[in-house]
Amino acid sequence: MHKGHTVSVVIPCYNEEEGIRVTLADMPPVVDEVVVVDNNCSDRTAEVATDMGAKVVVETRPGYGAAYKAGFAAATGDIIVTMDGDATYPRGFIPLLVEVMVDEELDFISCDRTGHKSEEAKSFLRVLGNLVLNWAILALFFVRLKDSQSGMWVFRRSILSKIRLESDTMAFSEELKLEAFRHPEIKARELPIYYRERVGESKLNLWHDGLSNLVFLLKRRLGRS
Ligand SMILES: Nc1nc2c(ncn2[C@@H]2O[C@H](COP(=O)(O)OP(=O)(O)OP(=O)(O)O)[C@@H](O)[C@H]2O)c(=O)[nH]1
Ligand SMILES: [Mg+2]
Repeated sequence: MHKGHTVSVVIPCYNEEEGIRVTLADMPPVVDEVVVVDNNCSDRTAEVATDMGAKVVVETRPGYGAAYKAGFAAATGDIIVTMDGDATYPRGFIPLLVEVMVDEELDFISCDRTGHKSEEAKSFLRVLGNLVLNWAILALFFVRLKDSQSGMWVFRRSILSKIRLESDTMAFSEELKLEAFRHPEIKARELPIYYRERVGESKLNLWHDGLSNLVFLLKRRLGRS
């Protein structure tokens, strides 16, 4: 609970046994509930999360977006915060971000990692991929984002009934931002955060996910997704 608002953190996981341990270890006290989505994990992610007090939801449809949709449906907080189960996103920023959301009467915050990326995340291909997708979003939808692929968002749960979330894949991240930033009743902002080196193996398939995310944008622009 922070400033009169209950806070849920939702974390999609595909084999993040090590990462989820570190991610959950320093959740700040303002977090009322953590929902971990077990997306066909074959390791001990679910056991570790349960032991550390999280609510575990099982989603068998594979994919980042499918996992998030199940997690959002299970979350009960007034405000939902998201992050990966790999300890990259700063749990310590949650109280400050919620405070900004309440004080500024925002509905959606997308967290921008570009000023503070870890060495791996700063790799040429990742930076280039993010830039191309940022440009595509600007050119196709007139939405200016510094970090269109960020996976940390803070938003009021009430906006979920106003937006359309369909992607089951990594494109879910840009779909959610597009829906929030283009909606006339949703006050959305991008704010900078700190970002750390990942714990555990990356699930990102750079070329495949990058190109699919670009195709998703083109299809959405043409009204075919
Ligand atoms: N790729 C992928 N990730 C999933 C899936 N289901 C859940 N996830 C989780 O979604 C989060 C994002 O995946 P990551 O591998 O961290 O992708 P990323 O953050 O773009 O890449 P890194 O910088 O290497 O962490 C992680 O917590 C995954 O465990 C899935 O089916 N596919
Ligand atoms: Mg990650």
